[in-house]
Amino acid sequence: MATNEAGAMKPVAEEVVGLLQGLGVSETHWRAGTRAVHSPITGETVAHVAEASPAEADAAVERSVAAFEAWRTVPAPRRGELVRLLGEELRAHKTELGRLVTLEAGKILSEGLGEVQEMIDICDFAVGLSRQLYGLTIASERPGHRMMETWHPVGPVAIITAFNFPVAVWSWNAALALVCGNSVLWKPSEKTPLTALAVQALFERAVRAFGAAPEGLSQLLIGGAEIGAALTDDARIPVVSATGSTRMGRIVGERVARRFGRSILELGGNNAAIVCPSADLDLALRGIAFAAMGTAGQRCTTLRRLIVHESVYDTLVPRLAKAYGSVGIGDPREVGTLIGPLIDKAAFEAMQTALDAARAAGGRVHGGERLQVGGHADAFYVRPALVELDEQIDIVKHETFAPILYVLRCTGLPEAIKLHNGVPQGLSSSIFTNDLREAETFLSAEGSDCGIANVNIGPSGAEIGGAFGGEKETGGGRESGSDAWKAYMRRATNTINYSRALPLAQGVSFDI
Ligand code: UN1
Repeated sequence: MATNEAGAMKPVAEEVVGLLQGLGVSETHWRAGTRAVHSPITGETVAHVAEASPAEADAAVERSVAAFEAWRTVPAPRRGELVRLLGEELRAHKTELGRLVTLEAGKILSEGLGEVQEMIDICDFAVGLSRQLYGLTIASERPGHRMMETWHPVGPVAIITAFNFPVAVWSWNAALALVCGNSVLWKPSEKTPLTALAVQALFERAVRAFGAAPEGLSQLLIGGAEIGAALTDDARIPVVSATGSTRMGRIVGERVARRFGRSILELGGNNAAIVCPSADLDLALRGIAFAAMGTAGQRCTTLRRLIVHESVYDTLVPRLAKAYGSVGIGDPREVGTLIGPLIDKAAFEAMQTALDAARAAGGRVHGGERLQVGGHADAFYVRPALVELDEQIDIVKHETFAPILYVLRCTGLPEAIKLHNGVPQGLSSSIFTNDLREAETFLSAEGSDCGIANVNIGPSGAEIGGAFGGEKETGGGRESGSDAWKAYMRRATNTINYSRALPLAQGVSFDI
């Protein structure tokens, strides 16, 4: 599919068009719009998408409210059937959609496919959930009374997503929101609207197979910051789930809070791993390599800081530097490539600025230089950078969305945990150790302060079954598994009196 008869790789733009057509995306959406879409593989323009106007966004919210009012009365297991059908579409089109993720976001094919698998997994999870959504029965202090807690649909949910997981993050939110009885409105990243269009087309196929879903149950709004602002400020939208930078999340969080809406924020990470004296260094090396270099350092869970005990530093770090020097960098469609391009020039420049700051502060930088791949002037490939530092300087406290791993030396676990927690973000973390005490201390109340803490695996690549998100500047939101569904529902506490008396709580008397 990807190669022509001579075995050469198809031109990127041609392949994008073929995939969009195969996935059933109407040409009106991507042929003649005003916003250009680029592939980071070559930097070329591959499509022009149409953007929603403010008036169109307003009408979409109106439709979303109407869709919600109908959908909330559909029994939850039946709602789950729609999500099951969406999962079936994703299974049937995994290869094409995964490939389109690769072409639009630049991640290697195995990660593009992995992203679609993550969507399938959350659909399965949500289908199971659709027969649960459990409330509680609570013991009442009054005779002849019963108390319970009921979970109800909450309303339209806005989903704002980032380029790096252009489709999976939508699915974590949408699959849960839909089984919970809500409608959804999706504003994808301006950098990755094509995969969003493809997912919307698959959703519409699932709706057709389902039969009677309300019109406008899931809508796509392509546009820039003004569309994000419109969704954020709209009181008809009770929940706004936003994934992206801390800068963006601070704006969204404040604006949603001003109107007493609820936000689910999944913002910057500054994830670290601690390597202890007892660590299995072969395993640690593999875990670190994937977490730090995978997805070209463009995951919110990417490993950005490595804290290594002095007794293993001189064994581990030179091996790591060697892996950095030899890792396959290039066209993400090619077998053997492990690191694809950065998303764009701005990402490359941010990386160079951070490396300059590290150098100026005495950091020893290995790698980080630009590489020419295929002679494309507008494509930004880099060798991942390893930066040895004597202390946790200012630049380390910022999330630079690029493959930079800062390496620090430590003398013991208390110092390592202090360094570990000494940044403003709190998404994901890990420890490599075979010492039970060290592992459990890291996971304890005085250990990692992150929303995700792992032992003997890196901080990235989480499964959908757990709640995903983090603390501090990461925003506090939780998406995906565990009881994250509760953020997409409203809770009602019910007290029912089945007696003939009317005792008041707390023994209060009020006899008329
Ligand atoms: C993100 O980078 O926005 O844990 C999400 C992981 C993936 C999700 C990353 N499952 O790395």
